Amino acid sequence: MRILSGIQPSGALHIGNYLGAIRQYVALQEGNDAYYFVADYHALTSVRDPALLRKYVSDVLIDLLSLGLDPDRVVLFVQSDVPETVELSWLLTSVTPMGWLEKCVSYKDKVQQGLPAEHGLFAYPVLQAADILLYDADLVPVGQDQKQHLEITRDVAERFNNVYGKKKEVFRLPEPYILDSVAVVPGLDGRKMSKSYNNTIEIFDEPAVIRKKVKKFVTDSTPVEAPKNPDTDPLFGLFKLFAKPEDRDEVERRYREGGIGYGEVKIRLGEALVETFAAARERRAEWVAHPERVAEVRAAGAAKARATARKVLDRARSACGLG
Ligand code: AQP
Repeated sequence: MRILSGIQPSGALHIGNYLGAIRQYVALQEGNDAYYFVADYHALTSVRDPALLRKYVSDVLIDLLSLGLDPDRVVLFVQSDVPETVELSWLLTSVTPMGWLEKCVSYKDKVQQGLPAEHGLFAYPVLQAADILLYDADLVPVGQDQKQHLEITRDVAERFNNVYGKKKEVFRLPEPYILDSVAVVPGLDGRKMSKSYNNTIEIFDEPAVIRKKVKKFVTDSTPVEAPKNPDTDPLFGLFKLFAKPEDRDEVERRYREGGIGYGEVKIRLGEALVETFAAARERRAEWVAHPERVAEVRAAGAAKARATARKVLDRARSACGLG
């Protein structure tokens, strides 16, 4: 299967990105034809400092490699290294009804959080449709927040196929790949972990910073002795995703029986996080020491991605009468 997904270079990657998306990227690189990209065109909607954007792009490439993407097995590239993306985005824009974009929750949410109501943010789902359709993707591993955008991608593809396909399919219709258990990873305040909510735990923060941040997890005032419900507690919700099975079972039992305080769970969560990413942290130091290797991976990924993209773009151009 052709797998495709992207991640924005709009700040340091957090454990919501890891569980909701990157862990699936790594698993799906086995036995599939996987394309993963750093979505820098998308990041232009929120990062306005050019030097910072360049740094974030390089950091995300390094992070993805450190977390286990194998450049010999996947095509790892930077979105803007494939300018065909923008041309396809325009072809798709031309058949996208305004109403489909107006109903997008993510746009409304971001404007409410104070981002300016700019056209790039509004048209974001169309660019995302181009990202996906340009590679004939079958499956797109994402978190729940991207589900609506994936539906728009399918709708836009179908509409283009209907308008121009003459019974032949121009675009392949992709399926989302969302794992229920990690569809929405909670942040320090219990809401979805998200850069814009300032409730994140970064994957590659120093261990001491991770341990300190976890202590800020917002909890209620249930006393240590009182039973607690592990099914509804966001702290346990996060702990169980990183803990070893025996630790998870023990903590779950003590939640139900009473006798465990949130302070202890926070300390154990901090340790579990530091341990989970210890090997990746070591690999990261290696990549950071060899920027020339990162540049090679980027260049090779761009060449492979562009070759695939060109074919699909030509198919779309020809279908709608360009060239
Ligand atoms: N909390 C989360 N739970 C599950 N999946 C998540 N993802 C993000 N947060 C969670 C998934 O990570 C992938 C990459 O996300 P992105 O680059 O689009 O970043 P994002 O969704 O924009 O991440 P943020 O932190 O929420 O950024 P802002 O605040 O800018 O919106 C996606 O597959 C996403 O679903």
